[in-house]
Amino acid sequence: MNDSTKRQDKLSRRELIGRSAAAAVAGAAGVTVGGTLTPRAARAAADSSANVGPGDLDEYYGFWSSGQTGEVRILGLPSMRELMRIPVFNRCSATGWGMTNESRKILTEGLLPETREYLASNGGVWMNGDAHHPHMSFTDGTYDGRYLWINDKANTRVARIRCDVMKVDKIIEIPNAADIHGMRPQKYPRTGYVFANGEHRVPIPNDGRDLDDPTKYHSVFTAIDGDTMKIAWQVLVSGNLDNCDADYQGLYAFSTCYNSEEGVTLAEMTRAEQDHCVIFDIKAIEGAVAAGDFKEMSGVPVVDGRKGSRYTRYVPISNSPHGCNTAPDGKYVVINGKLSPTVSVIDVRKVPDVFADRIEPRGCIVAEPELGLGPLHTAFDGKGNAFTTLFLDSQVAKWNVDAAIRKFNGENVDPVLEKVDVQYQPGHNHTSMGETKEADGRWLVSLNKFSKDRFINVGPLKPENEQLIDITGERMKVVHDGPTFAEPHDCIIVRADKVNPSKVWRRDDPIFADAVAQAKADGVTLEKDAKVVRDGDKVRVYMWSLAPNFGLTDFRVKQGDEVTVYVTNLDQVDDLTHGLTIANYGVAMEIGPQATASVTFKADRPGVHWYYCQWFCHALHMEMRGRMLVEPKSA
Ligand code: K7E
Ligand code: CUA
Repeated sequence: MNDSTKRQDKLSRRELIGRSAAAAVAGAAGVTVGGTLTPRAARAAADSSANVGPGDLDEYYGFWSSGQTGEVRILGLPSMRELMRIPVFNRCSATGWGMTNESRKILTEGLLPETREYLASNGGVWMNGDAHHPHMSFTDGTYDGRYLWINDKANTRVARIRCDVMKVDKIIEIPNAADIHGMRPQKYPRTGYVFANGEHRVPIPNDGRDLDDPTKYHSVFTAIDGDTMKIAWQVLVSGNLDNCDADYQGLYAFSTCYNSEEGVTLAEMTRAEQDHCVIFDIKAIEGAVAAGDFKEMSGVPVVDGRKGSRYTRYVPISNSPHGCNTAPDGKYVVINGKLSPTVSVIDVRKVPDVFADRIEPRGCIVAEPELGLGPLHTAFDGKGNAFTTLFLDSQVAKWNVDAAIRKFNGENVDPVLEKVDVQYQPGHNHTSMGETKEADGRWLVSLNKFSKDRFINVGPLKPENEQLIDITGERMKVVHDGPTFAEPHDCIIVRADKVNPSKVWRRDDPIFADAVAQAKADGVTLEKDAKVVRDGDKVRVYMWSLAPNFGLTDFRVKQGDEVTVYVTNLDQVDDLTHGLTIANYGVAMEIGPQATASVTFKADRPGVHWYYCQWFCHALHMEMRGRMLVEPKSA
């Protein structure tokens, strides 16, 4: 680990400050009883390690998925303060995501032609998504702060977020697949590929053929080129793919795979004792694509990687494994048992022997410790320890990987070091920098599916509860409860120095390049002009914003015109965002400093319609408005 001593030093200083501050508070409030802290003061002292005072900055970015809300959230850690939301697979009233021309282009241009056709009569864009797995781009085994990817299980999509502006710039629908679930970027040498698991089995093409013949259903593993967001290749597999991860060598990808029975009902899917971890030989698959050993489907090379293929191996794992997590030392991949109380540890260094048929697939498993009920996901501290969520036990188990291997080899050791209760029923967990070679062993977040009695009652629908656990010491310490709205599914915790977002937009940003090009064609300089350009029954309204003014105090259109309003925010100040809302037209959008945003609508309601700025920007923010005058057709 690089710099670990320095960090350790910083940490102990921080802890010290935290402790003495808590002691000072306790002393001042007279809450010591015979020299020991009262329970409340003790709790305050324990919590202090996660305390980030008002105005103080966090040390980590947390990137959170939001499940069926469809967005990505940015949290600060260790405070667990929510800093920002990035709309992705959802509609957003505050930013206009799903409404602006810029966002609608991103939401539609990567969809399959048949989907665009379907959506043409269904609102043009999908309104929902199910965002599970946010992961950042890697260079040489650690985060590089370029991009973040997130899957949409609901509508078979993968989105890319640009980390300089923290906005989505690409969304693609994955062909030949149904319901993208597990998703991970290649760690080495760089991303590179983004691996995406098609979970459900469907006929390919899924056009109404073979409805009643599940033997013709398939699921597919996809490698997306993370730079171009084009599909590089796909691999047909046996069974249903669940989660995945990549190695630190750039050679293999691993996916948990259930339903080896290839059934379609719960009973059928869980009949067999064993399912699999599928290992993909990336170089061999690239070779197959180069040599033409594939079938082209929807314009994509699809390699046959079903059981018996040269390009894959199926390592038997007990029934329905779930999480798949590569350890930061680059040697091990942990497959989480879910229905089995065990996790299976694969030694990456033995995988070449499996592919060369020198050992049985099971021969790459070097440990299988029993941890408790419902192991779902595992995180690492970079010091040889692993933390596995136990869904049914409502616990996180800390265990030592080496001890588990020694036990597997017959030594009498208990690899389980400690268990901590979490509230309640954890799914994913994640450690600070834990999926990189720079795992630092400071924080663990347990993403719990239920909060039940943990907070004051808000009605039948309860928040989830994400707990922050300090893992620096001998014992794990739950230091913070973090209630959140549906359903933060997974997260990553990234050291703040890895991410370096812009403060204002650059005028040459590709996200609004179309607006710039249209203005140029209309002879309009966005940074200077405010005017209306009529083009048949299409009307383009160009205006700037500069607190507290819009470039136009009013504009006039005719009922039935197709109106596009372009707003360019001339303010250069950090944090000076304007908005444009047009009353009773369902129009609202954000325009960040130095950005251009546009929205198109049919002016089918005659009358006076005020437009106003919807992002607080100035003492005269309320007055930042103007009138859209829509002349009735008869006039
Ligand atoms: Cu475990 Cu979608 Cu990551 Cu759910 S998956 S928990
Ligand atoms: Cu501009 Cu509020």
